Amino acid sequence: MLDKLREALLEGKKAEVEALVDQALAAGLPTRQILNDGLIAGMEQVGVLFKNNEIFIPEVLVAARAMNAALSKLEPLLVKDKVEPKGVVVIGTVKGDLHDIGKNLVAMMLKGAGYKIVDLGADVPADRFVEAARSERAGVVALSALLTTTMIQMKAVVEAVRSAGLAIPVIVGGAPLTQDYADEIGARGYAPDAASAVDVVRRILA
Ligand code: B1M
Repeated sequence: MLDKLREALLEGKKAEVEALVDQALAAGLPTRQILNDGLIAGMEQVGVLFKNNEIFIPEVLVAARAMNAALSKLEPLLVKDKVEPKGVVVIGTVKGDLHDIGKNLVAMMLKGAGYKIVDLGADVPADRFVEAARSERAGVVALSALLTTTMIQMKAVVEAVRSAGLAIPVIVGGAPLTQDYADEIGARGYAPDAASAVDVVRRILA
């Protein structure tokens, strides 16, 4: 069933992807398995085909649309009943970067772990992060980047938060990121995936 899900995602068949997620849930497959072995694995295949010029931006976009629709379906299962938020996390994808799937996943997992999420979307300039962090009294600012050309924007955000006099920790993640890079730009934390992002936030706000 997850084979079919990956294939439908690869072909950008949104309705089919949604139906297969429903079927997988009805068959009792754990949400994490549907997410990791179906959807995320499917997007990895999309990435390989894209890199090898076997598919192009329009195909990647329809796959991304199907992926976001499937994530919305899983969201109620990843997000527990509303409880008093444990803290506020302002999240966004940095300026110049339109990739939002990983960021959405991180936001969902954090919501599920009981944090209030202020999602600024994608292509977010440094000053927007600062404004939101201040007005929302954020405990953490979380940045995502998927491009080697945009990850450098993270440094601008870390510096903007500091120059605004805010002692709010910034955490970073996204495929091209590493712990070394996070250290180099003065980020307080780095997480390689959405589940570890929750651990990092938990540690910082403990
Ligand atoms: Co783009 N793209 N893309 N793309 N795209 C990549 C990233 C790329 C690796 C593809 C490739 O060449 N193999 C490549 C980047 C190369 C590089 O910089 N090293 C690339 C490129 C080159 C581009 C364009 C430049 C292509 C072009 O125009 N010529 C262009 C740039 C546009 C822009 O942003 N300005 C572009 C455009 C696009 C689309 C718009 C078509 C689409 C995005 C749609 C959308 O997001 N709504 C797209 C997609 C979908 C991809 C791939 C195929 C899939 C990304 C994805 O969603 N993965 C991607 C290839 C790949 O990643 N294999 C690729 C699934 C997602 C769950 O994973 O986002 O990595 P990910 O998130 C992970 C972790 O990274 C982590 O947690 C998540 C999982 O648990 N994580 C965090 C993410 N953020 C975090 C934050 C945290 C902690 C963890 O803390 C705060």
